[in-house]
Amino acid sequence: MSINEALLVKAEQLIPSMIETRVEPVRLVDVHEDAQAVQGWSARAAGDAGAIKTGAYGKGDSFVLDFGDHLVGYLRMSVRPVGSPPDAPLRLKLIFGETPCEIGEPFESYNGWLSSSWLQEEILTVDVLPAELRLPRRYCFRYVKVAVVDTSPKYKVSFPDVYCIAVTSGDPSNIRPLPEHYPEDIAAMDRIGIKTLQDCMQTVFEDGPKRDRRLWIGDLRLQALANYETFRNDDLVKRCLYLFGSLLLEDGAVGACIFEKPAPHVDDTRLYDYSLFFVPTLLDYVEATNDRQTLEELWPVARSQLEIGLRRLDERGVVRDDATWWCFIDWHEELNKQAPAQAVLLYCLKRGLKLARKMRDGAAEAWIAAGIDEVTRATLAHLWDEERGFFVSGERRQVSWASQIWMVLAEVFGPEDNAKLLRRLAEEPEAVPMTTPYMYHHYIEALIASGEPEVALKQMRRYWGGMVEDGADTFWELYNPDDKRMSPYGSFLINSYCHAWSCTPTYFIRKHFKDMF
Ligand code: RAM
Repeated sequence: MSINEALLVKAEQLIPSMIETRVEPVRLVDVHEDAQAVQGWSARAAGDAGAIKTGAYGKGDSFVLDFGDHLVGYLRMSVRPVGSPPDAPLRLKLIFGETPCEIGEPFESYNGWLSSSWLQEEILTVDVLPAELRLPRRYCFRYVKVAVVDTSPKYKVSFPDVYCIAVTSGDPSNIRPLPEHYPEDIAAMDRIGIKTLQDCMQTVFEDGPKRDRRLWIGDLRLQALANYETFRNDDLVKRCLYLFGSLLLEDGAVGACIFEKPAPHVDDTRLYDYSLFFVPTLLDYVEATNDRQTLEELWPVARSQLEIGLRRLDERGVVRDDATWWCFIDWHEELNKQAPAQAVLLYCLKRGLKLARKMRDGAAEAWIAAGIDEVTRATLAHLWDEERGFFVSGERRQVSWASQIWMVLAEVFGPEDNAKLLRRLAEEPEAVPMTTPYMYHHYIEALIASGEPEVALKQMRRYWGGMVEDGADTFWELYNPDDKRMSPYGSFLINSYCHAWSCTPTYFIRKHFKDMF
């Protein structure tokens, strides 16, 4: 790991101040199994939240509070004894859920491969009552289950005051209201996309405030695009760029993600595509802000991502596909990453060329342009299968949605051929499908780039509209309309239900679809 202190100081000077809002629960709910509900559980109204102020709860009692919307913040509660003087500690168990399934499904049933410590629960033992409880950990929830594990036979408790201090660095007063004539479903997708982004905007752009609560560059790139159309907290993008730019892996590659605490440091996860995404993220930032100084300071980091990316080419000019690398692209076990990685490299080289021109870095311009030629030629010679009419990936010449979409975005062909390619793809049942909203984002981008905005709009409505119909308060990390309990982690309990890379409907609506309603 290598640290550039001067750049890191800049990042730390940009730590945002947080906006705090007090939010009260709106009702009590009863969470029950529901075969029709997306994750198998729903919540139905079970009375006024005020009931907990005067009720008396003893051993084995519980209730579920509904805060009415997704929140990220700190729970505070006051607890009062009812009955005789408390002669034993109070023990409470709290369970937090972004969705009803986390409240309904017992966490003990979880056996996925990500740590179970992400599941949000807490045991509190309170010796002295009455008490003002301030939970130190930040939680991410709409629902909170409060279960009284024990009081004593002589006393019970009531809860005169329970609320959340919600936190974000996204200031909604910066957002222009949508024109009133926009259709309702579009307004809903815009609102939910904004809420998703807002709840992920903390002291960095987090991927998911429940999990992994950290800065990933693949997520940052999409959040930044949505931010330029909404919150305009451009300094937060700048902070994140300086964090990635100052905390590099040993060979100068940008790491896949950054931890802020106890002191900023880069994770040892290396993703081929994610390192390269530093380049377009910087270009988008510079185009949105005209911040020349940041461009000058971070250009060397961007440039070296392209150099490192090009080093993976084999003698034919094709990205080497072996067991030693990890390239993200999408969560799909069977997906071969070679062709999409090749396309990401080309996409980033083209954006790097724009940066080199802005920097008047003639030497870089020359080798980047040569790289674009080489990669394009090799792509057409080795990854394009004329007979099948698709780009193929890996030794087994796999056809996938990811490969075609990224090749469209890399503009190997012009818009018309790209539109035809995407139409053929939609008719090809054998192609390895997409699984994440992250990949769907790129599908929508690819449709727009190949002159098919109506199809893009239709697909956005189908996919994110499906989440809205399935009750999303914020957009989800994973959503497969054909397998709604899908999780790459072994259980949908650990999925994040407010996820950065899913926030982009607001970007599409405000930037690309604005003249279509
Ligand atoms: C998961 C998260 C994150 C993503 C990485 C690659 O851990 O969903 O958002 O960027 O994968």
